[in-house]
Amino acid sequence: MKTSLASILLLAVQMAWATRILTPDAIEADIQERELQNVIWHLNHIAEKNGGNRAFGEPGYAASMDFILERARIRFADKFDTFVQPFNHTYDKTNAIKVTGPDGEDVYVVSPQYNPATPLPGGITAGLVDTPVDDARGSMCLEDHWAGVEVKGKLALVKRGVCAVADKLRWAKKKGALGVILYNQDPGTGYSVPTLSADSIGETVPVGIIPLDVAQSWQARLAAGEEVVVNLLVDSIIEERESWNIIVETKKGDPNKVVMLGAHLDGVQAGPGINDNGSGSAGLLEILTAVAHYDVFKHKIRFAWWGAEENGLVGSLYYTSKLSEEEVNRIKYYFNYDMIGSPDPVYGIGVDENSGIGGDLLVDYLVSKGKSAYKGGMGGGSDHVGFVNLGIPTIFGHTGLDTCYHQHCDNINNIDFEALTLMTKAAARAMAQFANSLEGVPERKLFTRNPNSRSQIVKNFRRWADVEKEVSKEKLCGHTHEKITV
Ligand SMILES: *[C@@H]1O[C@H](CO)[C@@H](O)[C@H](O)[C@H]1NC(C)=O
Ligand SMILES: CC(=O)N[C@H]1CO[C@H](CO)[C@@H](O)[C@@H]1O
Ligand SMILES: [Zn+2]
Repeated sequence: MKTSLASILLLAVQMAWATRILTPDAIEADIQERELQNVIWHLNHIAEKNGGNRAFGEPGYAASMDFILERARIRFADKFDTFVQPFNHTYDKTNAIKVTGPDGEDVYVVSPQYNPATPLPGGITAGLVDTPVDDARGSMCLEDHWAGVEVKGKLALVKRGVCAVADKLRWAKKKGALGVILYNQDPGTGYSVPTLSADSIGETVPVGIIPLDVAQSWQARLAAGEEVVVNLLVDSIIEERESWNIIVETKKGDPNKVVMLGAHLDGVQAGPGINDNGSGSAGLLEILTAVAHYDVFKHKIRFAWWGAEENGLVGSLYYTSKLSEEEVNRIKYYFNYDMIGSPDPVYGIGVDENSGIGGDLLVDYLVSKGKSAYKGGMGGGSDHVGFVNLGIPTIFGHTGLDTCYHQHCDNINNIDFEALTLMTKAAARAMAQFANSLEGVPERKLFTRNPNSRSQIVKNFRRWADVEKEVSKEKLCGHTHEKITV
């Protein structure tokens, strides 16, 4: 029988792959910068085609999910099992916000996330009341600040800073203000958009955030005894929407020993979310693609792409809150990756006392590549929180904030591909090591810092569910009202 050279070669390649052993060196060599560029290009393109973002509740998120699923579920169907975990959360969007000054002038204004709507179409027209400034304790953050300030039926003019914006707005509502005009602490219009968080729904008044100099000119007129009448219009929707976590795991490997890697797939509404946090998603997808080529490793490898991180770590908290005790015990390690391609990268690997050698594996590799990597704290800003609270050994790999953080310019130009490639290689190496040996990995810590944190998370989900019920009631009222006025 004659065999062609091509078929012999093919057989050789298949045999080589069939027995390929997953090692840190082998998988490091598989991670290619141009493949990462390709994935980032796709995510950027998805944002561009879907209204400029990949946020929770928006079509760009669903398209991002399809992109990940195409690989995991279709291309590598024989290697991985895939689960899509649905969950619901409160979606919000400000469609329009407008502040009109006493002389009929339009004022520059931004709307925070979860800003409640004013009556429409007219908004709120009311006299402005200046409120005291307390930069030390935060202006209008505490109840005593409101003593003797008459805001009933008025718009309160309040300085931003120190405490959460939602705290100031809660007091304003309790004291009977119709709304708040919040002014920035520093001059200019380049200020960030805060979130009031879904927890504040129903507890705050509408707000518009305006520049310092505009507020100062109004304060001067108020101080001179003039009545300053302002209009605030907020046209926003708040409603329940479904989103999804994507969980993909190797068919091979001991199901009682799971090494897990996660990144959030969603971005904010303000931009394409390419470094934050498309970079983590891209890194994971490349690692998954590489893992598909190996057959020999001991432990199960599980990947997670989380939804709605930007809305308060919702997807990952949902996942961790739904795990049974048994399922929790099977997860031996969790690696979280978020913003791993920052321009001007800072290689700070977040660890805590329960991270074992996970942080060292990344730091040592990055240092060997000439980077000044170091271990730092993990903070509470990303999807590791639910895992840390369960006592699972965890690290948080990232390359620091960038100047386009949560902005329109967080696009394909906002990536340092060298950093992204190095971080992905580091992540793949650490994963490969733990996929074969858990030496240097501590046991799950049963006495976590806060034993109530799990029940607290469950409580949060109940509270959100209640909020959603309230909101849908309000929505109905709004509709009736609209019909009457039309
Ligand atoms: C989300 O909400 C929809 C509509 O209320 C409901 O049908 C669905 O079952 C909910 N999904 C989850 C995961 O709770
Ligand atoms: C590394 C890093 O900064 N990641 C960010 C990804 O997005 C979340 C939510 O905005 C931030 O809190 C994280 O800090
Ligand atoms: Zn973010």
